Amino acid sequence: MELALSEALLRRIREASWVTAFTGAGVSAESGVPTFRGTGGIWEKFRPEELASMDAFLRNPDLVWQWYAHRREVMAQVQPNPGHTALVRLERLFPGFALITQNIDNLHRRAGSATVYELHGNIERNFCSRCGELYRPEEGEVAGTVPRCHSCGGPVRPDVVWFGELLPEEEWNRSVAAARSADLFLSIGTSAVVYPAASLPMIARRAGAYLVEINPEPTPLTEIADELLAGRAGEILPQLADAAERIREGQRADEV
Ligand code: BJW
Ligand code: ZN
Repeated sequence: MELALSEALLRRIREASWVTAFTGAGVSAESGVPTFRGTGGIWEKFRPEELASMDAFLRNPDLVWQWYAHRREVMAQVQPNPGHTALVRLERLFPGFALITQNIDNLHRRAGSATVYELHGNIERNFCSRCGELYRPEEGEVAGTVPRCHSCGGPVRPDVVWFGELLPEEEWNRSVAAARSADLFLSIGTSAVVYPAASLPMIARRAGAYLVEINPEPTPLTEIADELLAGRAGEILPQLADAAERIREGQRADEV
């Protein structure tokens, strides 16, 4: 469906020095990675606290390991979609651009985005939950049991952020700075209910950014957003990138 962009958004695209994009599971849905919440979401089948927490891992490390091993396999098999690619195109158009993601699937980097802040970690990394030693994805795994650390014997875990855990400090600080710097902030494919990540659009809005949400469904953010572009990221983002290229590259041609 052809997207009619508002005058206000077109003006922001024309004038913006800094654009920040913030993504959630919805941006990878069209690649075939299930979302967490809503119809077909992962949490329909599993309770989050039974799998995505340190308590769960200590209670049943093999089960949690198997769950992540399965998801790692799914994520390795899928490909970036036109939404990911459009974000790579947008990055090239603005002097300042940051992509903050809650996703652990590595698809933004695989698509070619350069500045990516991964707030909830990356499923392609593991570390020892006791001594912190880093491990490669499948290293040491024996048919569905959690690998043990060579140095201390502790259970190895995925480098993802579970409930009750702190976000990686440097990624968080850079994300807050990118939210504050943004003239245009795009919140894409996230239910915006998991904190502290969900505060970033509000931080950006309070610092003066024009806040645009891209999601087929309304979220708690919709009320404070300047605009909701209701639809799928893989359909809306390419049209936004087309418009931005027309505007920004036309501008550059005028300057020559
Ligand atoms: C499309 C689409 C298409 C579909 N195109 N869109 C009570 C009140 C407030 C806070 C808390 C509270 N109790 C506990 C907390 C804190 C907690 C929290 O926020 N909980 C809330 C759920 C209530 N947060 C934390 O624990 C965080 N840490 C923390 O706060 O530390 C301080 C602390 C220390 C000690 C004690 C307490 C606090 C850490 C949060 C870590 C989140 N981890 C997960 C799992 C990561 C690993 C893994 O993948 O397994 O991160 S949970 C899960 O949710 C994952 C996601 O990154 C995150 C966000 O989900 P996301 O991306 O928004 O996905 P969905 O599925 O929710 O939404 C998809 C959206 O896409 C939908 O809107 C669709 O409509 C849309 N969509 N198709 C565009 N084609
Ligand atoms: Zn160890």
